[in-house]
Amino acid sequence: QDYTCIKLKVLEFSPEAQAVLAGNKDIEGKQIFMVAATLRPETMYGQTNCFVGVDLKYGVFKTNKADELFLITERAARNMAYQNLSPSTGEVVKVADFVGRQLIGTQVKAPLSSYPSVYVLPMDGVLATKGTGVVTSVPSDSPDDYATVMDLKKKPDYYKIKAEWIASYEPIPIINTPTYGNLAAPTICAQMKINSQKDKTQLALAKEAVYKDGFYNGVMVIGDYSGKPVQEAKPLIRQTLIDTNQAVPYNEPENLVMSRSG
Ligand code: ZZB
Repeated sequence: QDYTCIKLKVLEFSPEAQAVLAGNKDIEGKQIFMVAATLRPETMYGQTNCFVGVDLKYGVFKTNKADELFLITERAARNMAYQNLSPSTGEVVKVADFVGRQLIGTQVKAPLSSYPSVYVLPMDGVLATKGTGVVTSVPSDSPDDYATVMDLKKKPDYYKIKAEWIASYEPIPIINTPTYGNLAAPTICAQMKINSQKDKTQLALAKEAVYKDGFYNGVMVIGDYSGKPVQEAKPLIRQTLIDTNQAVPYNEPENLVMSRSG
């Protein structure tokens, strides 16, 4: 998979994360980014929060830039070490360890988002085996994100978050399509009566439907390429994010077993 890894700069760590980092000399004077793998760079205008898995392990790793550190899974750091993103080829240098739940409530700057800062929140289905384990959330266009955000808004106490970390972060129209209008994920979730991130079968169908519709029929309604088809805008927005050091390209074999057996 050809991912775009979006760099969400940490503005303020949660108190738990600050406690973990206290006295750590390796992070002094450095910028730390939570880095999220996406296949939809054109939707970054609609980021409302960032997701981690509460039980997943994360590390802070040195990168190919002396003053920048990436907060991702170790698995992703190893892959990046062979894509010119680490200090030298194959070299993985971890300077801190986290468990996902310690990061909840951290504030980050999400590139292109209309919201000047967004919060790190919990999601049940974050896979350790895909991307970086950090997932950026676009509830306007991702049914999984919308369903999770609805869960968090309904039951902040149950999810151990503060209501204000998500309450006023409404989905933002990014892409218009003839079938689902300009808020595809909320529309399809309502149509399919999806109420929670736990409705996995329905969510997989919804994701497939809006992926296709957005890519083939979508037109941007925000940003520099407003009015342009998604197919045209996508590579241009990706390149701009990369050129402005707000994202890096990142590849991952879709299925290692498949690629090995050829
Ligand atoms: C922003 C975004 C906006 C995404 C959207 C999707 C959509 P796929 O096709 O199954 O490979 N993702 C990335 N890493 C993880 C992870 N470790 N665990 C769970 N989800 C992850 O899915 C790629 C997408 O899965 C990525 O693109 C990311 O969410 C999420 F409007 O980033 B996406 C219709 C989907 N729309």
